[in-house]
Amino acid sequence: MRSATITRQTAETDISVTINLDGTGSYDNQTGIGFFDHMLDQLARHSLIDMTIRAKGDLHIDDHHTVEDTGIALGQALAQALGDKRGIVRYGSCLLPMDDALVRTALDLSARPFLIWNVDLPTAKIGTFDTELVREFFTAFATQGGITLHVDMLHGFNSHHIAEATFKSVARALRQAVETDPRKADAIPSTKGAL
Ligand SMILES: [Mn+2]
Repeated sequence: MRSATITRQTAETDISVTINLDGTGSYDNQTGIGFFDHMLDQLARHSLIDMTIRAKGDLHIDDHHTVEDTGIALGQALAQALGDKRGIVRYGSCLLPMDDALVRTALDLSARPFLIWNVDLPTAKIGTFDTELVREFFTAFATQGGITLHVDMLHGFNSHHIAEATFKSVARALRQAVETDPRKADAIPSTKGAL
C-alpha cells in the first residue's frame, strides 16, 4: 500500500495529513476553512487518493498560513507515498470543464518542482476565501511534492467554478500519473534510472 502520514507543527499551524495513493477517493478534510475543505475534497475524490487532513491554523490573522502549510504537508505526503516511484505512469494531463470554466493541467512527477500558473480568478474573494490562495496552495504542493505542474485556464468568468476546475483538473491528472503502469510495474520511469 502506497500511503503516508505527515504531521507538521509551526507557530502558525498544526497540520496532519494522511493519504493513500491506492485508495478510492474517500476523504475527511477539516481545515476550518469551508471553501478550502470543499477544494481538498475535490482533489481526493477525483484523484482517487484517500485523504484525511486536520489543520488548525491562525485563522484569526487570515487563511494564508493554513492554506500554504496544508499544501506543504500534502506535497510531502505525496512524495513520501510515492517512494522511489517504481512502476508509476509518471505523467498526467486533463482538460476539465466546469460550466463556464475550462482548465488544462499537465504534470510530471519529476522531482523537479516547477509551477506554471495561467489562471485568472476574476474576483478577490470566493465567500470569505481569498482567491489568491489557490495559487499559494499549488505552489506549496508542487514544490514539496516534486511536481512539474502546468495549469492553464482557457475560459471562465466565475471564480468558484474556475478554482474548483483547477482542483479537479489537477486531481484527474494526478490520478493518471500515480497509477501503476501494468507494463512496467517494476521499473522507475526514467532513462536515468531515478526520479
Ligand atoms: Mn463547488
